[in-house]
Amino acid sequence: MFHLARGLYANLNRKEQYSILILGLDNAGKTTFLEMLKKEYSKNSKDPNKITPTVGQNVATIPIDSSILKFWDVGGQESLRALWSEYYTQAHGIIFVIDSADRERLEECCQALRTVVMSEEVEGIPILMLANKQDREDRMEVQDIKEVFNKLAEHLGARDSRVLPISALTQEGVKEAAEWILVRLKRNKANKPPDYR
Ligand SMILES: Nc1nc2c(ncn2[C@@H]2O[C@H](COP(=O)(O)OP(=O)(O)OP(=O)(O)O)[C@@H](O)[C@H]2O)c(=O)[nH]1
Ligand SMILES: [Mg+2]
Repeated sequence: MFHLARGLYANLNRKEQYSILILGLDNAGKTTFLEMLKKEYSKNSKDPNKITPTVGQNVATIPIDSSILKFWDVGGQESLRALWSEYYTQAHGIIFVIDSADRERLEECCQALRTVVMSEEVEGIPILMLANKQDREDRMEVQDIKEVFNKLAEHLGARDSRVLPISALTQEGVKEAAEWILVRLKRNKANKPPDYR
């Protein structure tokens, strides 16, 4: 009886766990975003000035509300992008970070995202696109960024997707981004069979 009660208690208190992949071109601000998430939810974070380009990956497990989110921040340099697909099968959600001040590479950014969303392994999982660096005066407007990404609409299908403006550096919009993805992760899981990833 005691074991049954303990089992039930443990089950009720078990926190849902999700894996989220953070992708985007090099210099987009992925690692800065991850450090700011840590600052917002778990206090231990790196000084943004000490962040260097990621060669490989950064992993962080962050408790958000009643869930545990495991973030995989993978290097965005061209030579490293081929490695992104190795993370697809374990991802419950994707956050794609865009440098809003990098007009020259917006098309390259769109191509990189197209490759991601067209991959069967991530079909149907929520994708949040972050128009980062909104603090910069030379940023593009979110509306202009959205128009470019609208070209991908046919590949996004029926999944949840959204473009949100943020500034990882000033932490503006970081909490809203986490809240948006968490709601969609839970909703997507609720619609899936029990063996969901
Ligand atoms: N102004 C401004 N700069 C930012 C912001 N976010 C990141 N940066 C800067 O952009 C540069 C690149 O940031 P990272 O977080 O290293 O970028 P990354 O996407 O992880 O790059 P890779 O690891 O090479 O893939 C750094 O100099 C950051 O300080 C932002 O919101 N505003
Ligand atoms: Mg990085």
